[in-house]
Amino acid sequence: MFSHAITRIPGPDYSKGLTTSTLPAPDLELALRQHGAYVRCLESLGLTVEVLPAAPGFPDACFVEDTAVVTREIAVISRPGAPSRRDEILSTIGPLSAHRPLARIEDPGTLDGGDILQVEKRFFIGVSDRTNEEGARQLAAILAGHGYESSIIKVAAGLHLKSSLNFVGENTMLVTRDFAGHPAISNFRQIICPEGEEYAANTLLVNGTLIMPTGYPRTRVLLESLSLPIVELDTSEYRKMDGGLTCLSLRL
Ligand code: CIR
Repeated sequence: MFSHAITRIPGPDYSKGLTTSTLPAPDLELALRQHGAYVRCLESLGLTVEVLPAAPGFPDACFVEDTAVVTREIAVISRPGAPSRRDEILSTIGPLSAHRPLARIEDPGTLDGGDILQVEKRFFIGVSDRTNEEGARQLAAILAGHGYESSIIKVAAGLHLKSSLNFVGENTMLVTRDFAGHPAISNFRQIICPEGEEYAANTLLVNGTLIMPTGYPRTRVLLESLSLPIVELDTSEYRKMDGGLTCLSLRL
C-alpha cells in the first residue's frame, strides 16, 4: 500500500519540453486542471500528496517519476538520460530524503524512473534511449542489496518501459503488442492493448484501484475482467508531451 505521493505541477514553459508527439502544443490551463484531478484521485485512494511548485527552466519536471526509484527501504536518485532533464533530481532529493535513505545512480549510468516497474520483490528495468546498460546494472545492484531481483528488458518501442508495460494486479500485465509474449513476463497473464489504444498501457495501479487514461474503451472492457475498481482520468495534455499517469508521481 502507498501512503504518500510526490508530484509537481507543470510550469509556464511546459510546452517547451521534450516530445515525439505530433499532437498540438499542450494547453497549460487544462494541464493544470488535469493535474488537480490526478492529485485528488490519489488523495481519494488514501495517499498524502505533496505538490511541488513548478521548476523554472525544467519544462519536463512535472514528470517527477523519472527522477527516482522508490522502494519500501530506499529511494534511488536517478540520472535522467536526457541532458535537459538531468538536474531535475536536485529538487526531488529534498522531498524524498524526508521519507527514505537515498542512493544514487552515478555517471556514466543513466536511468529514468519511467523505465522501472516493480512487482513485489521483482523489478523490471528497461534499457531504452534514456536508461543505459550501466544505469540498469547499478540499479539492479542497489536493489539486490535490499533483497530484490531484477530482470533487464530492452525497450525497442515507446519512450519508456512503462509506456508499454504495467502491472495491473491479479498476476496480470497490461502490455502493448510489442511486449506481448516477452519471456521476462511469461509468468504473468497478459492483457494486450487493442490496436490504436497503445497509450492505455500506461495504466496505474494504486492501492487496489486501476487508474487509466480516459478515451480507451476497448482496453477498459479488457481491464474490467480483473474485477478491480477502475477510475478514468483525462491526461490529454500530458500525452502531448509523451507523458501519462505513471510519470506524474512518485509513489511511496
Ligand atoms: C520526456 O520526454 O522526458 C517527457 N516529455 C516525458 C516523460 C514521461 N515520463 C514517463 O513516462 N515516466
